[in-house]
Amino acid sequence: MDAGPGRGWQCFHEVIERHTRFLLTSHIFPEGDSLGSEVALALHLRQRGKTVHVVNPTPPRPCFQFLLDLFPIHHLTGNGIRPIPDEVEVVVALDVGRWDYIGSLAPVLRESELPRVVIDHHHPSEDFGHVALVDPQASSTSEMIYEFLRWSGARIDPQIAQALYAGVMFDTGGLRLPQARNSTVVMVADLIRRGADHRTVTQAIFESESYARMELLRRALGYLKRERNGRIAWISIPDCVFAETGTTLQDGDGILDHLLSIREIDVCALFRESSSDGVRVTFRSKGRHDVGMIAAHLGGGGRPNAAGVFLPCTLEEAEQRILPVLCDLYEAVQVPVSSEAGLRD
Ligand SMILES: [Mn+2]
Repeated sequence: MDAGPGRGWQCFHEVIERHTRFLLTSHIFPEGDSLGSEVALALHLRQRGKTVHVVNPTPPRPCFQFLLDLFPIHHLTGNGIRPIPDEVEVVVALDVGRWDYIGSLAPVLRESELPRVVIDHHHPSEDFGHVALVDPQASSTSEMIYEFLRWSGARIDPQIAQALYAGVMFDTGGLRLPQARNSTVVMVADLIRRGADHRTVTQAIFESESYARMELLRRALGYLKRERNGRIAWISIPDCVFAETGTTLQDGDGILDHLLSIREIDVCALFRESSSDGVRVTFRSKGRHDVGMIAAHLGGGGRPNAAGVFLPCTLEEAEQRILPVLCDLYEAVQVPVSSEAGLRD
């Protein structure tokens, strides 16, 4: 079902009307958008007199504490946290639409009879929610929550505005990434008007790098390779690099955003070797090539501009499998140089 004004939001509105106890959750390794959309929706539901629990499969990075200060968020690796608190009537999964991305919450949710609502801006790849509100054109799940709140005429107070602002800024890399549209900029201006604080959010999100992550980036750039006159670029990080820099696979998030800043690159990929079980492959596109299709074809998921898949194989095998597909995608959608200027608005 498509989200946006109309049937999708009406359906979600009715779910809220009919229930009083909600569990909100999101994907493993929650980040700005998953936490921001959770906090905003939780605050809204509480405004409406509902009981809300937010439980994620894994904890967030410390830089997101300012969001947890707005609404308590628990995680399953914490002490004494039950995946489904008593008397929850409905589960809302935000920024996720796949069983394998909710980690240890998956078996519990599968077993429960609880109705599930999914609100997500990634292409759905399986039947995860009983009600699925999916908009791959949206910059972020937080933008979708903003649209729902505006559609329903709800009050967006300064705390909700702050949470949504954080989600949008995180997922768009501070409005720089291709998923940020003109309408996204208008929306964040409205959130500032409603009380979000730009400096608090950007400082927390964009000035919180650890030295270890910077060291990982430095090492990763040493593995940068290019193909098709530099239009395709990729980085393959062997597992020893994570061990030597004291980082995890998750710390490699954001490396592809650096590659997108290179002028001629159209699509790029990051291969992260996990010491135990395989290779995490993530893709980014500047917008002309749908990398979401590649990921979905391989059993992964994502959006046209950002997608990923986990392959249970070696780093070399992953490259051999993916790189020809990327080259095919590039050649199928070549844009004549003469029309490139017109595509940039
Ligand atoms: Mn997101």
